[in-house]
Amino acid sequence: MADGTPRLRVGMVGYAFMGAAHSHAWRNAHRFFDLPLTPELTAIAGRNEAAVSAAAERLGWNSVETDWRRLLERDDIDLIDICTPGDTHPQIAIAALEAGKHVLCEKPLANSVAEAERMTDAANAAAANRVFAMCGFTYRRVPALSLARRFVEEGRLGEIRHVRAQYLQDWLSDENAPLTWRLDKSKAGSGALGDIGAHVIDLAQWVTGSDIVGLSAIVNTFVTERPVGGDMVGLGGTGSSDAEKGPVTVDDAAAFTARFDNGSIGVFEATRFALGRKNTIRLEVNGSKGSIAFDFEDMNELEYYDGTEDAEVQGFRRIIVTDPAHPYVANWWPAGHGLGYEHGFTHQVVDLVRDIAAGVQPRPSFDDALQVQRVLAAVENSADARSAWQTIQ
Ligand code: SOE
Repeated sequence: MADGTPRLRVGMVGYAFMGAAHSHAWRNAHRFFDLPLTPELTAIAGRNEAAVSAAAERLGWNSVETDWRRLLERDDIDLIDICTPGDTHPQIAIAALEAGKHVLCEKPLANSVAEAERMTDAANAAAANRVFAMCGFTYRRVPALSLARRFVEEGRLGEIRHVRAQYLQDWLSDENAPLTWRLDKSKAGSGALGDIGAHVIDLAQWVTGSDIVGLSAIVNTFVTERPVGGDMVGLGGTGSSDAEKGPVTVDDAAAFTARFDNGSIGVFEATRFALGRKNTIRLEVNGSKGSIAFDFEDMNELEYYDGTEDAEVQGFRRIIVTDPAHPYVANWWPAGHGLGYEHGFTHQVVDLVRDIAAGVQPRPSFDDALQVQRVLAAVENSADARSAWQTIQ
């Protein structure tokens, strides 16, 4: 801990995959970046005392609570980090903001537009008192994607014409993968659409600087019931094929075409059944002067096509995004050494801490996340209406 630097005391709710990734970021951010506030892992909350105590030991938290409300009552906590399923986001975030605590909330913001609107209203009210909220779309903070946005902002791509975005996983391809909260609409809100489609919706809008204003969609559920219980090894795992089964109440895959407010058009796909694709996030943007292409499986690279070069040298070039001139990387390793999935979470903490200290609204804000929520709802409404066009206000 940097001596003399004021602390930012964090209370986290939840300790599964996202809890572990966030804990890693809170522990390391100030050790690699100069921060105006030093994060402190003050308390972690979970309903099961034995499990949350073990998580505190494993992840480095100073104390535990078995009721998240206790975090809001403690005057030794400045920020609430919400790493729980979406059905809990509104209650925790609104109460935390009203208690004067900053909030970092995992994506998607909520399970409905109405809930996201209530959260956004609470965040905007709190911001007037310099209490801030951010939504955890961490892929914005992959250096190659931050570089892609920089290229668009600098006009290197010219007028944006096309966006092609995919988020492909395969951890549910096994029909015996157990029924978990991510497959329960009452907890997750939607399936692949909100869990991973939300990421590429946010990325497409953020990299291009343009919002989706209309779309037409389909969704599909390939496996309609799954074994209850079973080992949840990471994401997926395998339950017993002869176990009791429960209903899957969310989409397994979604696909949609979209119009952006800058006149460009987009094609989107999100699925957890793309057998062989473990965590493939692909984004290609084509403009009048240039294109970029990104694939998370090569997350330290950005492909860039400069259409203004002389014809004989034109071609997609592979930028290795590890040079000190690139976003974030100067604080890590020498050029060429590369970063991983977890670094986006650390960069998220870096930007959040710096913005809180500076008294400026961190991004993505709840307003940004509400726009994503409107797109998610439009996809579901379109799919329900036989792909009828949906306009997003
Ligand atoms: C599961 O699909 C998941 O853990 C998502 O919930 C995360 O947001 C994504 O970063 C990795 O995959």
